[in-house]
Amino acid sequence: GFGERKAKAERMFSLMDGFLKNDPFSLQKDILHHVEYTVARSRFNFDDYEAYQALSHSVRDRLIERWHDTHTYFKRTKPKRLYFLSLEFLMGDAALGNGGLARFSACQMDSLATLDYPAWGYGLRYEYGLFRQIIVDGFQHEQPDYWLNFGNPWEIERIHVTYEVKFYGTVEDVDRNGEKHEVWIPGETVEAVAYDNPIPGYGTRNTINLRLWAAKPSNHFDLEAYNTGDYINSIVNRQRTESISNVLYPDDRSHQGKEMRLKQQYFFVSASLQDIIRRFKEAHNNFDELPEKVALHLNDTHPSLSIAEIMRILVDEEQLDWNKAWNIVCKIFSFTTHTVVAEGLEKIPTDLLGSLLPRHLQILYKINSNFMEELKKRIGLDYNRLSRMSIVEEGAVKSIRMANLSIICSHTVNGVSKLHSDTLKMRTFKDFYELWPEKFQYTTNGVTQRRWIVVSNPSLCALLSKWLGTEAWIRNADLLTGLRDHVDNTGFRHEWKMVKRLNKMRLAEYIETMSGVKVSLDAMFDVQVKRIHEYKRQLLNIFGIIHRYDCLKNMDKNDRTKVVPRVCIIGGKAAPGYEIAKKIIKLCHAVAEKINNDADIGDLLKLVFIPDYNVSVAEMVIPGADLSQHLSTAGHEASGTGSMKFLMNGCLLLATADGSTVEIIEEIGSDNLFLFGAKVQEVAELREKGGALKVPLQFARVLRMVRDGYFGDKDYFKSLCDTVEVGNDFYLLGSDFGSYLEAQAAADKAFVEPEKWTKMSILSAAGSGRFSSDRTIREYAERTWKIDPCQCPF
Ligand code: NBY
Repeated sequence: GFGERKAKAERMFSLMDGFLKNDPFSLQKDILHHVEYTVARSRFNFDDYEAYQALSHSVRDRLIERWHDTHTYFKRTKPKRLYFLSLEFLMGDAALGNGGLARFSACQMDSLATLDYPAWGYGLRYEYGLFRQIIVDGFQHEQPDYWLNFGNPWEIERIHVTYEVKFYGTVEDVDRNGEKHEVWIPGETVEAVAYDNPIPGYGTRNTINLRLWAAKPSNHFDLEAYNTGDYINSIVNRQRTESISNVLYPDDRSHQGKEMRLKQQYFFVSASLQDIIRRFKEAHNNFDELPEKVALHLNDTHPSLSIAEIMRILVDEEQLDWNKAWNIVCKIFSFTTHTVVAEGLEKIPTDLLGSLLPRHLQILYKINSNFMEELKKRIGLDYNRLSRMSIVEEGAVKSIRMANLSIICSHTVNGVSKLHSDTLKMRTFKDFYELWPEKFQYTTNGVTQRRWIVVSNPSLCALLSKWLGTEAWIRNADLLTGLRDHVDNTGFRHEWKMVKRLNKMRLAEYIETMSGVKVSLDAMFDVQVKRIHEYKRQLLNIFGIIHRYDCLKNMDKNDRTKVVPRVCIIGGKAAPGYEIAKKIIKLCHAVAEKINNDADIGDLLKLVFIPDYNVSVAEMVIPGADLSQHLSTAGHEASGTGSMKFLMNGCLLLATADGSTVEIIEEIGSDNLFLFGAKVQEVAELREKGGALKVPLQFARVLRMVRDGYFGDKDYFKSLCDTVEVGNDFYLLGSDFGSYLEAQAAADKAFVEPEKWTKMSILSAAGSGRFSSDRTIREYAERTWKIDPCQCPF
């Protein structure tokens, strides 16, 4: 009755009274509390880091309350949940990922929380994140990133949320009600411990969870060792098992076929699925409803062992009939691939898999033979096609193709941009597209404006809210189109320019501290920051800079006054084993050394390499950029997300028609960016021409300068020069060079008309709303995952 409800509400409110307050005074009080009782320092004597720790704990306390409320509410209302499985998350301070894929995962978590979706992220708690890059004498060196050194105040260790993860052993036949069944008898056990990282939404109390697993030795081990009497060795072995979650693999493909990497993947998959199934079973007593309640998302193929693992759980442990299990499994997985070319796809040698996970290999073979039978019925005995589509690759090294597995078992295969998806359909996964056209979708990537504007560019944030008359754009980036209404307002444009200037000042100071180079704020800040890869063509940028320098040197003094001064900024890490990428970094330093010390050139041209490019550095660099470069050979960048961050910050793009740039053009119009280079349809043809390609004289001249040792280290740069020599120039630097220089000239021309430039800048930001990860997540939620928002009402 009413009285009862009223009493209940009053009880609830009196409980909520106990909640931590968010006013400055309460926060201050808590900070002091944590200084004294968590950090254990006197409240009269603590340093900055301790203050940070105490502050973080005070904020964390508040997040925990929201986390609890959110999850209590999810538990009560039982919505369908999304589990986002990813081996990499690039959050910021914690660099548990390589590049775009990992940062995109982090942006998606932010959007999932903000849009109130009932989602969980699962990942690994690496003790060493991505290596730190230091530059010695122009060469990259890698240093370990032991990020947990001073503790991590944002995580919650769940010592009671642990699961055993098993490896090795054998498969044996057991009798179950008179029927023969195969069962795995594992040989090694490791324990997974959960570490929870609350992810608060913006403008909502909803706070979701990113659960990261750490490996701990299991007590199982001890017992065995105790029996064999080898106590000391058992302790040593314990240490070995802990190493599973030690270190993030840098992305260079050379780790394919490495046992530890496979162990990491399975460790992650096994712990996550046990957790997910346990949660499901709390509310259900059979698995019929699994597809209505659980969506599992594979972020690339890295977690795709999940497919074999869930089949093993359902069939071997839960004793479901294979076909019944299979029908359930096919309804719960969705898959996003971040790769374009087939050579980039993940493969696992069957020898390795069979020894580490013998039962899983059997299951994969069975999935494959069933699929092959089905396929023969559909397409007949086309053996070439059958072998292309098989999960098993019968090559020199027999392997499992993780992408084929993921496609076969997922209801949806997502590309990360329209162009990428077209390539998947027409080339990479053509056979599968022809079989299941309806499976193939695309959901263009996005980035969160909460981090990439609100946090990293507070001055722009204030300006946007002022002129849009609302802060609502922080949750609804489409409102940024409202900037178009003000583009002709000189007062607005003036403020816009001031914001850019302020951010350039901040960046200039950073550059001076990092590299000792003083740069002019009147120069165009021209930035290319991303992982170093041949396909991303940082070399094209460097060659362009050499060409510019060469022109300046050959120009008479009078003409030099008409030149737009440039500060060229390059940053990014090369995978430790990627020799050519490392040489690109060295060349950049060699060229910078020459140019920056040429007094004759002065402020007309500077080149700086920003070391250790990471999320924090990006927050500084992106708001301060006038121009940013996205130079991938068309058809090689699946999407690209850096460009979206620059766009939001009113930075003009100089780019090829690749990945998501094609869609950016649709939003802002081709007049508002500098487009160049071969289109994707032309690339194949140009490659066929090979040696007969037309390469401009300027390119040959620049190449000659490097080859002749104009920047020193002639022998060292030889192999790098070879990669772009006529006939060998796979990424087509030579044939795109002319068009690249034209685009650069157009950028110079626009920059000398500040009003025109500012309008382009405003229209760039105004068109960036579609590239918010909020839009991405909404599309995934509605089309792929079929989940609904679930907002905690208190
Ligand atoms: O994913 C990137 C794509 O190159 C980029 O175009 C896209 O915008 C972004 C988000 O969709 N891919 C990427 O970052 N890949 C990796 O970092 C990566 C990491 C590990 C491995 C392979 C690739 N691995 O083999 O372990």
